[in-house]
Amino acid sequence: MSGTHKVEIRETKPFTDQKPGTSGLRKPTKTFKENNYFENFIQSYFDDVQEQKPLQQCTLVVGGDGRNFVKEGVKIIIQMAAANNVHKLIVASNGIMSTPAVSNVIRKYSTDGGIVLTASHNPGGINADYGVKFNISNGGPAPEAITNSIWDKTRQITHFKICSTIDIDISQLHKQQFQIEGSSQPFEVEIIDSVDDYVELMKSIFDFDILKSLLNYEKEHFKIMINALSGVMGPYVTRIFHQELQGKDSVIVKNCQPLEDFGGHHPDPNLTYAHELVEDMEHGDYEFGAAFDGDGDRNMILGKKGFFVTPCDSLAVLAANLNVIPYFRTHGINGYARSMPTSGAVDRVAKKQGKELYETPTGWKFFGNLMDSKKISICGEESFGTGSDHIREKDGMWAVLSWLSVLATVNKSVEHLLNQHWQTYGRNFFTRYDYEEIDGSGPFAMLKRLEGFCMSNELLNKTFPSGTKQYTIQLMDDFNYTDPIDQSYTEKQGIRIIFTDGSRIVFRLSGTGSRGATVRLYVDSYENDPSTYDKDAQEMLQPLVSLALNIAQLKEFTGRDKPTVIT
Ligand code: G16
Repeated sequence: MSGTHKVEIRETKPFTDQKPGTSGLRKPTKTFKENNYFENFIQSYFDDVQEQKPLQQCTLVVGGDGRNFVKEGVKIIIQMAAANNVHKLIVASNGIMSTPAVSNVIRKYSTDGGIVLTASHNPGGINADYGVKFNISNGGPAPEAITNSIWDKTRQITHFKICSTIDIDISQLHKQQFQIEGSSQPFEVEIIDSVDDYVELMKSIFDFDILKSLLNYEKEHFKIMINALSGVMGPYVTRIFHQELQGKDSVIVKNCQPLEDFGGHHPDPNLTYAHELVEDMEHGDYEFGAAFDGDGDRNMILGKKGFFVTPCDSLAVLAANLNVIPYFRTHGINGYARSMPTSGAVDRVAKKQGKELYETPTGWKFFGNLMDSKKISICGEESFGTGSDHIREKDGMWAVLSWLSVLATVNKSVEHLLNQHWQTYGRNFFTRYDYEEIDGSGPFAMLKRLEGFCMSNELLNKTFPSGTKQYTIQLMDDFNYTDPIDQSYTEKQGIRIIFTDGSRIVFRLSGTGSRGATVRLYVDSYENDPSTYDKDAQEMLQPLVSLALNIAQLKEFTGRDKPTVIT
């Protein structure tokens, strides 16, 4: 500790567009880098935390997904935390730590929350996206009451505080203290290893010996392919699969070096953006394949020859087989939850097991209270997120290790396991169409018109022919949710059209895009005729998709005649 660092109070002008979306604030990287845009948002966060607890008593965690401006962002946060009198920051080495690992560190060291510098699955680089999200002391994303309060502050901010003379090497694991002008206590920064705590957590959840033998027994027969899409997960993948599980020969990895622009990849693990994995799997050399997103909370699971497991089915299959995982044998299994647009596949497992099922709005933040109050053990979303109450974020690696634990125990292929699941529960066919980055007001007008139908009930009981089928609308509403724990109320979470045969169409606008508007169309239809189970989902759902596009007049409102992504 040498010298005293001066606190500078710099003038700034507020922005009107710093309202966090589904998961934090996401904007073009250049926007964050200019005109104190980043500093304003961080200062508003510190001001908000200070209202709950004096910052001089707070320890906060800082990590990010390694994209462009993460390292610089971490350094600015350190300088601003010092000036705002924060007691201590725990910082990931080089600023790189996956979102689930940050959640773990927040919980493990009983801190007051943290900041994750990520735009998750959005592309990175100077010409792409950047993001900031805040997590609370349970390790989960800040709920809307907090993000709205931060947003209020961003619209009134006039100054931010910074100690610009603080310089610390964030590549070296160490602790350092700084004397700050006007402060009675030193400001401490601890740089920690990004992977160690997380690996320890995984070892406490899974039986690594079983996984090791799966990957090392009959090597030629059980090979897997993991693609980290040049996001944050590379170091976690190599450490867990190659070192801890000693699977160098059986686990082939790709894109495991975190890159500032994700090597040009769109780090979103779906069939469109993770096509490299799909193509690698199609040759039939690998029994299992997985990809992660930029910050490591999303996952995509594939079986041999690219057999696709929808995230909705992934959640249901894991729910049906949780007892193979030591963590759940010890902690027991509470209920389950899914976001509203996610298919009802897990509902059927919950029903069979006599467990509670919760349906929440889109956004992992809505699962936090349910986990904290032990109402649910695992939850998931159609947007490739699956996780459990071991942390308060979705967790891509957890999902992959869960799947491998199940496969090791049941000794079946991914496809066989799915087929068996459908034989027991029936099959929810599911698809999502994304119409990304639409300019203009068309998407909003389209949603407004659909809201009008919900209010007037004029489509209720109407029958629509589509292809060889007829669909009668049983319910049409704009989804709202009252949190069963704190009674907080959230409305306008997506238009639901539910038909008399149980099929569902959902329309909503994405809250994670950074340019224009992204319309999402979700279609879910249940079948219990075994002769349909091996049918192609797109083929099965075509009549409902056509009907959805007609009811919404999507082409007329958006000018788009095909989606950018189909999953
Ligand atoms: C975030 C949220 C998820 C949500 C997803 C999609 O994921 O954490 O809960 O399902 O966005 O949201 P939207 O449909 O509004 O774009 P991530 O992985 O981007 O943080």
